[in-house]
Amino acid sequence: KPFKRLLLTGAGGGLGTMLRDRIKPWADVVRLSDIGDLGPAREGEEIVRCDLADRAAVLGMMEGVDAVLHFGGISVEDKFEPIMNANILGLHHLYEAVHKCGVKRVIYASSSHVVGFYPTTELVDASMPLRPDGFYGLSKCFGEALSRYYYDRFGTETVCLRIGSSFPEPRNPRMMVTYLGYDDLVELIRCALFTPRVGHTITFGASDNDIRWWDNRHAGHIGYKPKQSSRVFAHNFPDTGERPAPDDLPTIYQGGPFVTNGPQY
Ligand code: 15L
Repeated sequence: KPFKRLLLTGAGGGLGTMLRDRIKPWADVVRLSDIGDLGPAREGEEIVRCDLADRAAVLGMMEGVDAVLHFGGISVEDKFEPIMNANILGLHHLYEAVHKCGVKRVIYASSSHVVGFYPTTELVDASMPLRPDGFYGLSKCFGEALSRYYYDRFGTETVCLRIGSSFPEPRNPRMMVTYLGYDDLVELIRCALFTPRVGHTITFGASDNDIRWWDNRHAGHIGYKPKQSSRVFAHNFPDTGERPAPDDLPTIYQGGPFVTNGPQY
């Protein structure tokens, strides 16, 4: 198998749970970590319970790891403090450990919410300024910048996946645009992991949906070609003819509900 030991963080989360079995062909051992209980290790697995805010624990988790799929941390809008601990402090711990342990590459689950305040009428590419739509999006901006720094300074490669909405199927009309099917996500991770040289790459994660907000022109070198499309779910969201009010922020901006789910003190 290509890798001796792959680390998947956030293995108990929505995407981590789905990835758990699907990444097994890529490594002799898959090390799974989460802040919560993952149950007993199955064949070819190692389980590490780890809070990303615990520096020593993160360092311990990294020993013997060849590459990291970082899907851990908080994945929705929240108060600043928990986001700071898991996604900001936690990311610093992760990259410190990656550097100390000589890990060559990280696949970082970023989010489209780093650009959530672009209007839905604009096509966004990875060279455009960040426009995060909340503390969560801000923490993902930090991750993209931190990983950039570790590449420039130490040569640690990272592919940042600006994941749209990766669920079994779109849950609302917005997700018809942001949908990333599970097979496509696995293929995107495969491209990010196995392209020989990626440097620091930012790529959007969406399926081959009819309506697009994102342009992957700066990530052509990883060769990701989506095969799924939200189009097969179009019947779930018929056009009612209703038009949103012109000042309805979640329909004006790409971040949808996130743009008004801001600071919750
Ligand atoms: C995200 O970043 C979240 O992790 C996920 O739960 C979805 O809400 C997604 O964005 C989305 O925008 O649909």
